[in-house]
Amino acid sequence: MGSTPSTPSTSPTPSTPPKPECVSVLADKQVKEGQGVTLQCEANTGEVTAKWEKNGHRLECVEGKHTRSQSGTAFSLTIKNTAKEDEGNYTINLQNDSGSASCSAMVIVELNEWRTAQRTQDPMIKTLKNFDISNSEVRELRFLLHGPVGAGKSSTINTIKTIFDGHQFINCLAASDLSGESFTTKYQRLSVGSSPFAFYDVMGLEKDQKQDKRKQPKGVHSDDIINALKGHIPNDYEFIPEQPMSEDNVNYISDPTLNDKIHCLVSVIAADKVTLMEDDVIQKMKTIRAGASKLGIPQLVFMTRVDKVCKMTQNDLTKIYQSKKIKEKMEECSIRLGVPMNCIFPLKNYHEETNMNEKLNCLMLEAFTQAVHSAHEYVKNVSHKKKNVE
Ligand SMILES: Nc1nc2c(ncn2[C@@H]2O[C@H](COP(=O)(O)OP(=O)(O)OP(=O)(O)O)[C@@H](O)[C@H]2O)c(=O)[nH]1
Ligand SMILES: [Mg+2]
Repeated sequence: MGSTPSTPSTSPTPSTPPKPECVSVLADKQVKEGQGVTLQCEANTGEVTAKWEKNGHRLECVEGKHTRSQSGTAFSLTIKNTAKEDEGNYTINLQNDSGSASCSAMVIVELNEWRTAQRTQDPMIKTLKNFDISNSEVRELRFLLHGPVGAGKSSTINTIKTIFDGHQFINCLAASDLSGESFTTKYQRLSVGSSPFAFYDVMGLEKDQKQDKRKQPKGVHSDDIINALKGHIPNDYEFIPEQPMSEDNVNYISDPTLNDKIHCLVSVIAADKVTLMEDDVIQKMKTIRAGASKLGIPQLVFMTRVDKVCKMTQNDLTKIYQSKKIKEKMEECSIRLGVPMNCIFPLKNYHEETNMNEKLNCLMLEAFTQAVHSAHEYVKNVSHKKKNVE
């Protein structure tokens, strides 16, 4: 027989629990709208109080939707029948007398597709390459890209050239992400292979520095963009920020033909920068858009850098029209610029990758095809009006 354990002579002191630690942390989850999702983690001890947060605020648990549970040292949160409101950053805080620990994860809800996307590039490339302008007066359709500094204007042109050439177009026109000033300073015409399309790249728009006399004015003047739309600015013109082109400038094209004019204005905005865009810059963009409207020039918005705002889209570009984040950014562009949603195209440019990507190409091709149709409508309308007057 073994010895019986001796009973302690004093009553037991309540032992302090170990300081909480996460043995395994919550993992990011992607879930289809309407389906359920469970977040779970494991702690080193079950002697804790667990509190859940969503986007930094206490989670308001809804009966039949959220279920929190603890089994020993395992903690979980189940969300049933997910909707777009359930997307967010979830955190679990574990606390006891010895301390606390926490971990977080993102829940991304794949919405039902709210816009359909083409998945094959060849038919779109073929149509664009064989495009015929039904106005003999116009040799090429001209697109002007404007927008804030670093929005991705030059990269968008590089991307379209890459798609048409079938190989990477060296991105020598694009700026480093860190530069705060416009990298493009000239009015530059860029052709796309042998297609009847030409792009005009301009200096970025910047906030006015007038209030601060020590600072030099920077960025293109909005009057110069309107001059460019009207066809008064020659190729390779070097913009002077505080001095828009005037009629007495030797380079001024005083009698532009329809061929010299811009046929579609593309406003370029970076998805990850739209929230921080200065009101001053927005105002300049609105002034330019109003100028274009007065001239009857069609306008679209290309929202670049979508990979910077949505992980799901970064991982798989075909999910772009299922992303809540992308939709929110488009809505923000729509409200800030006063443009309808169906004129906004979310895009990703080639910037660090060296391989061609058909998903990226398809998004850009759809947006560009829309720009081509709008520009074509414009030149057809102008020539009809002219014929009616004659
Ligand atoms: N991640 C990511 N980066 C991008 C994308 N498009 C452009 N960039 C990067 O953003 C930075 C600015 O792009 P640019 O094309 O030079 O912008 P810009 O509008 O021409 O700028 P300025 O000429 O200086 O006014 C560069 O570092 C690009 O590589 C994109 O879709 N995704
Ligand atoms: Mg540029």
